[in-house]
Amino acid sequence: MDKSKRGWWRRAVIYQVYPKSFMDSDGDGLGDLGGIIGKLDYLAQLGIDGIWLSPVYASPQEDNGYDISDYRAIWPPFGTMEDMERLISEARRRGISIIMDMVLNHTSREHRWFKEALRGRDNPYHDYYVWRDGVPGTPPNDMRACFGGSAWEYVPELGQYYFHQFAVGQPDLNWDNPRVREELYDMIRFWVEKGVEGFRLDVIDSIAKEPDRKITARGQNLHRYIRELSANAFREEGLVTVGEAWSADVEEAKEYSSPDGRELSMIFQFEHNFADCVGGDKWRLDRLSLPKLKGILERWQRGLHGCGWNSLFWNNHDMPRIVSRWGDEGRYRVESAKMLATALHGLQGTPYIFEGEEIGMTNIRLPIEEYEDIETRNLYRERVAAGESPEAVMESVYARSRDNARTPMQWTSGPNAGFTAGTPWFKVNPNYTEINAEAALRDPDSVFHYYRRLIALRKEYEVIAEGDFTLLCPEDERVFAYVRGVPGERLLVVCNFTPETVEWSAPEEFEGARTLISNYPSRAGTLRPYEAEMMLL
Ligand code: TEU
Repeated sequence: MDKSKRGWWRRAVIYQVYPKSFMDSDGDGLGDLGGIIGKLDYLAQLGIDGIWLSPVYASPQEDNGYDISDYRAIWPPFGTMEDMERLISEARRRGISIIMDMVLNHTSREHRWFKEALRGRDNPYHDYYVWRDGVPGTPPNDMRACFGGSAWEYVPELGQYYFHQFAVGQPDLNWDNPRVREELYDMIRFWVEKGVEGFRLDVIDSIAKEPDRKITARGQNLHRYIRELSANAFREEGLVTVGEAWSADVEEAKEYSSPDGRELSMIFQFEHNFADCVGGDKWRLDRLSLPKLKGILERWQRGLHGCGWNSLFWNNHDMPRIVSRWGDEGRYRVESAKMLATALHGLQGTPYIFEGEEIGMTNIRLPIEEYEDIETRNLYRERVAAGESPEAVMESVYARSRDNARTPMQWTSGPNAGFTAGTPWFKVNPNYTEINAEAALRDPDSVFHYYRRLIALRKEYEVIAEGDFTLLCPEDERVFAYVRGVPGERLLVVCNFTPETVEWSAPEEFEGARTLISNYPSRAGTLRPYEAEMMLL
């Protein structure tokens, strides 16, 4: 795969590593860079082309590294800069690109810039952040932070509030200050020069915030700043860039991911993430509406075909595990994990696999005091204080906490799932004795080998990478079926999203089509529980 050329990611699959939970090589109970290096052969066997590495920079870890105190240093428990350089070179030797997670919207309050900013209004770094004069107890407005509470924090010594969309320890950077932008572009070039071949851009849709107008996402300067960022920091056409954009719709995604390369390669949009929520609140559980999910996927497939580019994902470090959410944790865990993978990997775009997804890892249920995630802890406290029953709030926590994704990767059936020789920083899911990579590698019918085959298909078949999209049976509540097409190749993807056997007939044109992959040994004329198949004409 020639990664010097724009667009290599159209045939690629990217794997997300959450470093704290991936693999511990020095026994301190925390994942680290040495652990990732030790697992590169595993990832090469899976067949992935890039690793999205969640932040490994110096950080006080209030938000597990998304609160950066030095963009050019490695958090010591993760290793050294030499370890990082070794990871980049060892990955590249295996044809795997390192894609660094860049948090440009905010820093940690421990960052040198913020410490300088606190020293006084006339400090040259003061305007690196967003300040408003005020008096205690009367914030500039009623904006709320994502992790609870006011989005304004008062500093008595300055008689001012600073703005933070996330935790109090994550002060927002002032992107309207050209010096901030220049510092960030220069820092990104530092990593490009080290051989990093891509960037995931944390909450990029919020960098042009306008708090006086209560605007965080989609500020008026947003695309001007993104085009400037791209022109100054992502000059090499082979750099893959993916922006996290919770607020994006299809029209805006065309701007973000335009083939002209003026902005980014693609974005993470999250519309599908709310197909089982009441309103836009992920904590308000609803039953999955498959027609709603299919309509969303259809809109994004057809909307960006030929004029933009989709990312494809069910999981990441902020989301529950998909097999627990829309599959089956019990009897049909393997079939449903394979079905969900088929549904996603048949679409046009760049698929992202979150660590453990490839072996069908599941959610976890813990007592509230064992949850690590700041978002989960604050939500529980706020909702119980507001009068919701702890039991009801815990049902939401079990289903949607980000900590579902952050339990240590399950490598073996041995102590701590082979993740660490020490005491793991977070609870290992007790089902590691059955669900682990070692068992998956040994079993040719495992979820792992199914993912490996799916990844290979994307490289082999033009129709998967470039085909158009036609949704079949849009109103069917149980079956997701669609056709992809390029001249000379037509692909049918059919997935039963239920634990029941479903009568379903393929379009006549696909009679006699060749099965490319399926999660059952042979066709049965009906769709068995969670049955999935890709057929090629
Ligand atoms: O997430 C942005 C973000 O908005 C999510 O935290 C989202 O609000 C929440 O997870 C949905 O319930 C990015 C990172 O992915 C996340 O891990 C960080 O906590 C956040 O930004 C702040 O950097």
